[in-house]
Amino acid sequence: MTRLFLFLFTLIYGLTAFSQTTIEVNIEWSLPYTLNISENQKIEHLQFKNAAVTYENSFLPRYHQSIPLNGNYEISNVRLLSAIFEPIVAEELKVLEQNNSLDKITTSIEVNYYTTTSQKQQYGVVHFFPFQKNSSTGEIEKLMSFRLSYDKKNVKVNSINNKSFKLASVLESGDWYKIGITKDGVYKLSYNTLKSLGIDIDNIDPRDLRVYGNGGAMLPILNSAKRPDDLVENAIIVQGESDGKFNSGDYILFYGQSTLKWNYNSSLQKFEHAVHQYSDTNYYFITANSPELTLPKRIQNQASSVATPTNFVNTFNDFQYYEKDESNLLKSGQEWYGEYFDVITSYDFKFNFPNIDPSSQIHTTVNGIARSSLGASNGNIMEFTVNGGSATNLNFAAVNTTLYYAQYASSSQASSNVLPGGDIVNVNVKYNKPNSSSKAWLDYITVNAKRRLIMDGQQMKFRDVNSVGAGKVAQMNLSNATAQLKIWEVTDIYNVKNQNYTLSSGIAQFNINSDSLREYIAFTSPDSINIFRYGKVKNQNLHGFAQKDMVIVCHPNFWAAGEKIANLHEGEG
Ligand SMILES: [Ca+2]
Ligand SMILES: [Ca+2]
Repeated sequence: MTRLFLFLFTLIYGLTAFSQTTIEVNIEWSLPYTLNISENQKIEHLQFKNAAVTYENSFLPRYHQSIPLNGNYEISNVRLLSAIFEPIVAEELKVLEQNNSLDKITTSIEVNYYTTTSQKQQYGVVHFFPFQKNSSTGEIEKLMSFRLSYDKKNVKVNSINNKSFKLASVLESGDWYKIGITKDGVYKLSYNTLKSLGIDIDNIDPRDLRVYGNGGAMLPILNSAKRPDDLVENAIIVQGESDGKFNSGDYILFYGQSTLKWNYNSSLQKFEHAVHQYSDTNYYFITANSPELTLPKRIQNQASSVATPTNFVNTFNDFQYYEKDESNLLKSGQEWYGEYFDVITSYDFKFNFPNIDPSSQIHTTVNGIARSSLGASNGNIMEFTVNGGSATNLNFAAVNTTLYYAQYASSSQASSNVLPGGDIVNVNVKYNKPNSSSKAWLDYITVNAKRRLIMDGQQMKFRDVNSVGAGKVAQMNLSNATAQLKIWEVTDIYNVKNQNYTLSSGIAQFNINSDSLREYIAFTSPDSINIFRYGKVKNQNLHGFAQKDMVIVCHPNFWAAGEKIANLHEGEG
C-alpha cells in the first residue's frame, strides 16, 4: 500500500512539477480619497497605493498583484501568510458605511487568482479586498502586511502556446490585389474585374492564381484565443486555367464570407447571430505570384457517401435577424441599440422565409433595454407578438435615474415558439411605458425557422441540425434543382468542396456522413456584381517586426497626441 502510494505520489509529482514562491508585501494605506464624479457629486473611498476602485465594487479598494511566471506555468495554491491587520478608524468606517460596502467584508479574506498571457508571457494575477471582520470583536480590520505564497505549476503545452509563428507574412512579396464583399455567397471574378483591379491579366499564368482571406467573423477578444497567424489561402475554381492563359471568358469562383457570424447554440437549439463591431465588409486578397511554395489551392469534388442513409432531409434550418446600430447610450463601448420607444411605443418587423415548413415552430427572440425608475412589477415591460398571437414579456428591472454613475438602463430578453401562418413572419414589439420619463430601445430580434429544402433564388445556404449525430448518414433532397445547379460544402471556409449529386425529377440528391453540422450553398449563378474593388495593396510584413511593448492605433487627427503618449512610455522604458 505504502509502495503504491509512493509510486502514485512520484507519478503525480513528476507530471506536475511545481515550485513554491513567497513575496513580502506591505500595503501603503493613505487617507480616504475624494473622487469628483461630476460638479455636484463626490464619492469618498478608502485608498492605498495601486488600489483598484470601481463602482461595481461599491468603491471598496481592491488589492491587485501581477506576477511574471517566466515560462509556461500556471499559478495555484495562492495563500496569504503572516497577515497583520489593524482596526480601521471611525472616519474610515463612516466611508465604508456611506458606500454600502460593509457587506463585501467577511471574516476571512477571499483570495482570487488566475493565469493570463500578455505579450506571449504568462502572468499570475492575484486580487482581493484587504479587509476582514474580526470574528471575535466584530471590528472591521484592514490588512497592513502579509507574505503572498503561491505555487508555480508546469502546464501542458497546448496548441495555442506551442504555436510557431510565421517568420514572414504572405503579403511580404508578390503583387497583391484587394476586394471586399458584404454578404455570404459564391462570387465570380471575371477577366474584366481582375483587369480593372490592376492585375496584368494577359501576362499571368492562371494556374498560379490564389485567393486569400480569413473569413469575416470578428477576431476573438482574448489575446490567448486561437486564430490564424497570417492570411490563409482559400480553395477556389479557376475556370479555363488549364491552357496557361487567362482568356476573356475565363473566371475565378470563390466562396466569400460576410462579417456576420451565426453560431449554433446546442442547449437552446437555435442559431444566434454575432454582428461584427468594427467592419461591415470582409476582404479577400488575390495574387498570381504568392511567395508560398505550395501548389495553389483548388476546390475539390466531394463524392456522395455510399453508406446507407439514416435520415432523409427535406427541410433545413434557417435564420434571420434584425438589428440596427443607431444609438450608443453612453457614447462609449460596444453596445448599440436600434428602435427608440418613447413617443412611438410600437414597431412592426417583417421576416420572409420562402417555403417555410408549416409543421415546425418558429423560434423568436427579442432583446431590449429600458431606462425607468419603475420595475417590471410596476409595468416596466416590453412585449412582443408573432403573427398577432399571444404576447411574450420582457421584464425590466428599475434603475436609479438620478445618480450619474448608476447603471443607465437594464436589459432583458425573451423568446417564443409558435407555428408559422405562412412564409411571412410578423413581429410586433411594444413598450408599456410605465411613466412619462420611461423609455426603451430595441437591441435585436432573431427568428429561427425551418424551410422546406426547395431551391429558391440564385443562391441558397442550408444546413440541417436534426440529422446530426454520431454514426448518422443524411440523404439530402434538394428540390427545384436544374442541371446548372452547383452545391458547395462551405463548412470549412478555407477548403470548400464541390458536392457531387444525382439529379432526378428536379431533385438533387446526395448522402453525407452527418456526425457534425455541415453547411452548404447551392447556386445557379455566382455574384459578379457586389464586389468592391480596392486595387493593389503595398507589400507588408507584420511578422517581420521586432516584438513591440505597445501599439497605439489612432486617427490621423490624433497623431500628435498619439506620439506624445508613445514618447512618454518610451521615456519610462
Ligand atoms: Ca484559358
Ligand atoms: Ca445591438
